[in-house]
Amino acid sequence: MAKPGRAAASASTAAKTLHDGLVVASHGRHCLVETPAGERLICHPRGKKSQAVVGDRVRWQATEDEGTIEEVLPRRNLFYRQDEIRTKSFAANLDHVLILIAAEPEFSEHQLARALIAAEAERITPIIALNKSDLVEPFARAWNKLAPYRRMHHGVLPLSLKASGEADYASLMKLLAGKSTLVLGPSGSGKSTLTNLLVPGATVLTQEISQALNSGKHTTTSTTWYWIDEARTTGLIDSPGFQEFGLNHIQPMQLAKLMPDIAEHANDCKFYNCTHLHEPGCGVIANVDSPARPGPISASRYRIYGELFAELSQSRY
Ligand SMILES: Nc1nc2c(ncn2[C@@H]2O[C@H](COP(=O)(O)OP(=O)(O)OP(=O)(O)O)[C@@H](O)[C@H]2O)c(=O)[nH]1
Ligand SMILES: [Mg+2]
Ligand SMILES: [Zn+2]
Repeated sequence: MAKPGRAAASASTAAKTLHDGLVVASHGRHCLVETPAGERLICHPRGKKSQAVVGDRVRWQATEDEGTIEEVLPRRNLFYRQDEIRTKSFAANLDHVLILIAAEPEFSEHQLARALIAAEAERITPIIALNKSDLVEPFARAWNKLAPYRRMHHGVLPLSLKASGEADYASLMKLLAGKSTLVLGPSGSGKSTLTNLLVPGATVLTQEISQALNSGKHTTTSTTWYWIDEARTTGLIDSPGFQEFGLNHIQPMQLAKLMPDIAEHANDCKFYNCTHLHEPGCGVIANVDSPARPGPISASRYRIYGELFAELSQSRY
């Protein structure tokens, strides 16, 4: 990493000049901005309007040995979660969200479903990967639990990041090439292990960044962008593990179309404003799997739909 400040120092002669940059890390209100030449420096936002997130393209101005973000360029998407209290932005301008879960610790299907809905709402392509296939029994259990997700068009990629040879993640690499991907998942699923595998030396860089931004230690505490290739065309973003994924920004009536397996049957209902919860002639209810009547919509996915619908209806009042 270029020492923070070096780029700014050379630029300070041209006061008030705006430079292009990419936000590659953020912590609290500071950001680390990368210049087109690949140098990195700490920047502070000018005000609320120039509050930037990782993946943002910005215009910045040099100050003594740091910089100020003067403008955040328009985003093509913003991946975020929102609970009653606050909105938490993960990253902007993404091609993919790679949801990395693992055989251990056991993942919450509810949180997985929520992350997928948030990606769908921003039209970001999700990839699901299940890590730690070397833990045979818990892996088999988790793989089973993922059956409804394996049937969706993106499928689920099995991984063993700790012990893998390149062949094991070649298919993942193919998906990532030339794109910007946010790696998201619960704590301990292997997000940083993946980053280190694809970007040798990433940990060192993380520690430098953490130090520079006065943040914590081993478990990932800030979202950071890495380049997988030297030409800087493939971006991988490591993020801290999350526990709760708030979807308060989603309207309950939007939900069905953001869950592809449910959306597929949501046009076959008798009522145009069907909630798919209790209406007669509902195409969704008719396709929910049950012991008495097998169907393409898994019972757990439909249960999650109902619970989210209730939660999002409540949070509006
Ligand atoms: N058995 C097994 N362990 C793994 C595998 N991949 C990663 N681990 C281990 O899982 C632990 C957590 O990995 P990390 O990469 O730090 O997890 P993380 O998702 O970055 O966690 P946070 O930063 O806390 O969100 C580490 O001890 C890894 O060595 C795997 O394929 N198999
Ligand atoms: Mg981590
Ligand atoms: Zn319906």
